[in-house]
Amino acid sequence: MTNRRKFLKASAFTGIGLGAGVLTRLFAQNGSAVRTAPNSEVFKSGLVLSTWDAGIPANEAAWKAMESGGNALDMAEKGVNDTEANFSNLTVGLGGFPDRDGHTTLDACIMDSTGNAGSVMFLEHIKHPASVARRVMEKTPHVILVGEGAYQFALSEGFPHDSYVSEESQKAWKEWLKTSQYKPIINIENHDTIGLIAMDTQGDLAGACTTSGMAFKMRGRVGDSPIIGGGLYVDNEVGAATSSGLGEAVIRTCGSFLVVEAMRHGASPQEACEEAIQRIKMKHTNYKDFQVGYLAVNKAGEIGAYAIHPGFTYSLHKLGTNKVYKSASLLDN
Ligand code: SD4
Repeated sequence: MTNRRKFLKASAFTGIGLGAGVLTRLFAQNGSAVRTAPNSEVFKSGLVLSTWDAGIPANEAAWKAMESGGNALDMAEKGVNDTEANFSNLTVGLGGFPDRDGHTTLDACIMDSTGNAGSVMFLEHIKHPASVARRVMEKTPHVILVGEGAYQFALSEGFPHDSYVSEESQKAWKEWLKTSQYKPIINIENHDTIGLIAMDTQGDLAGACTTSGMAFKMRGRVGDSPIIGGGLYVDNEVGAATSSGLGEAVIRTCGSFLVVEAMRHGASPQEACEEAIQRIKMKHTNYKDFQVGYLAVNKAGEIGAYAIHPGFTYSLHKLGTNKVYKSASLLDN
């Protein structure tokens, strides 16, 4: 019997539903972690999965990168670059909503199929933070660069200073200043942060996540999106996950890492996303007041999506179609 089937049988026997926690249950039963490949089949036709409706053009860009010979890492980078270049997007790139002092600050990370990772946080005036994150990964001995250091590194790598300021997001900020209330609005305030997972024709996985973060955040605030294991995690042996929504809740629960670890222990991508949302519920009494959504892919090209509230959408490019789907959710309000 495969470990996955054992796991399902065990959960039926104990009568514990998924909500009780895949990992909690497995650790309790086995005393230690057991690595089980959820599925040895490897999907090799290419796949791109990304957050929200804005993922459609990003998926297209990733697909083009694959067709011109790019690997999963190139697909992930080129995919999210497309979103970053769209200055009408109010939650990604230089068009994004500013912090409460009026400055747009950017967070991004990237991870390849070998487990290498790069990240930039609190970066200003650079159009493509995800590409800077890739350079951090490829050209430095570090994983994360922040603020001025990240900016200077970007310049030294040939990324130009970009002084673009979005009239629309500045207008929204001035409006916000009238009340200065920091209150994330479910599915509305931050509906475009892009987390993208790519699988290439070798069946290798990579991912990228890029955002301007929560609108009107404190200056210097960093969310989950550039945090390896928070807004993104890739383990080429198992699968990959990404998140969108209230970053603080994702960081507290190591969200994307948790999703991948659940898959490692036998959960399907869907079960793994549900597990991570359950963990947020367990750790946050106010979980109904904010949104978090997870996406996951395993090596067989199966995908999962789950959110706290309805309204989370995702874009999937697979087997010749690139379409938006509605995620299932914990609450049905
Ligand atoms: C953050 N997770 O900075 C990001 C925001 C987000 O869709 O995902 N918006 O917390």
